[in-house]
Amino acid sequence: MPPPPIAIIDSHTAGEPTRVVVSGGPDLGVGSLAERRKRFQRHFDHYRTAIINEPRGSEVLVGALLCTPCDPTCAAGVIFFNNVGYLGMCGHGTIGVIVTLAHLGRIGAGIHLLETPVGCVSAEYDGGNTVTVANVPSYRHRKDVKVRMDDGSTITGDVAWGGNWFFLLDAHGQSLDRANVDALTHFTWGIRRALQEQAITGVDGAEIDHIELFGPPRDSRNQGRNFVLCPGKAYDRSPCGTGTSAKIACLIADGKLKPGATWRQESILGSVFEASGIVITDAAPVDAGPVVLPSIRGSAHITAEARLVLDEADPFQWGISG
Ligand code: PYC
Repeated sequence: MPPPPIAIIDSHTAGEPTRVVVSGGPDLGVGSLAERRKRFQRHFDHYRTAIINEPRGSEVLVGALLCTPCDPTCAAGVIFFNNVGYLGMCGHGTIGVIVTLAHLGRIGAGIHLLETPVGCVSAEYDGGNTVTVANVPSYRHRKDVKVRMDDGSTITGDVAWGGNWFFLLDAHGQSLDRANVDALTHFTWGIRRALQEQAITGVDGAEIDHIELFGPPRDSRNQGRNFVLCPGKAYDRSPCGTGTSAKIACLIADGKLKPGATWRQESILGSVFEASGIVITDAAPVDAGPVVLPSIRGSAHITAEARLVLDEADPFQWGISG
């Protein structure tokens, strides 16, 4: 029997696509979302490559597998994945999932919880296209970290957590322009490699797999512009929800943003997330800054409803890997 087709709904959040798997995905059994994500990775990784990779997808896509949550107060459980592996959390993806659940008639306007492998996130849906995500607690882990680059230069940036690990830097000498994406990708990929070679990591040796450059906004209504390199070498078309959360934690740590004040983060496309953060006073103290609870507001639009066919006669039934 060939595997049943996979029902998907595609959307984009501020330009960055999300592919929600509604049915026909792998049966991951029961257990926490972190345990089920491990099972997905160990035993069903071919589903990830079939859903995300060519010929059905591309490196730009982020997948979101809907799961039954352990916590019955959650509207859904979700495991995010991409062309090279699995994500802890995904801000733009959460906005996409909420708009998709509304499109399916599963939720209406209001506050909803989603269970992820790194904790529960709450999202307020406005009944149209806009969602405000209360992301996982975020913090700066290390400030002013020096990294030697291949060409002999040294760059300085911060290591921060916003649901994924980020290396963030302002002083990079690059033009944050869409026409310059190839050079930006080359530069940030070099930083990623240098971080690995110099064993610069997040907490407990966690790999820093997102690199985020900052610069002045093009639109004077915004406070900053970014370029974010994702783990699979694609750049984020949106301002990156987890990256903006990491940035908010750094800004608050440096006294550059007051808790509760709004920061409008512009992407390399010019699309915007509105963000803010509050300090969680009872969270464990971190050397390089306080733990903050970020809130990210953005809009998503449905782009397709489809069924992915896994034809056993297709040499690329499970996608093109490697
Ligand atoms: O919005 O958090 C995000 C995200 C992570 C990777 C791509 N988008």
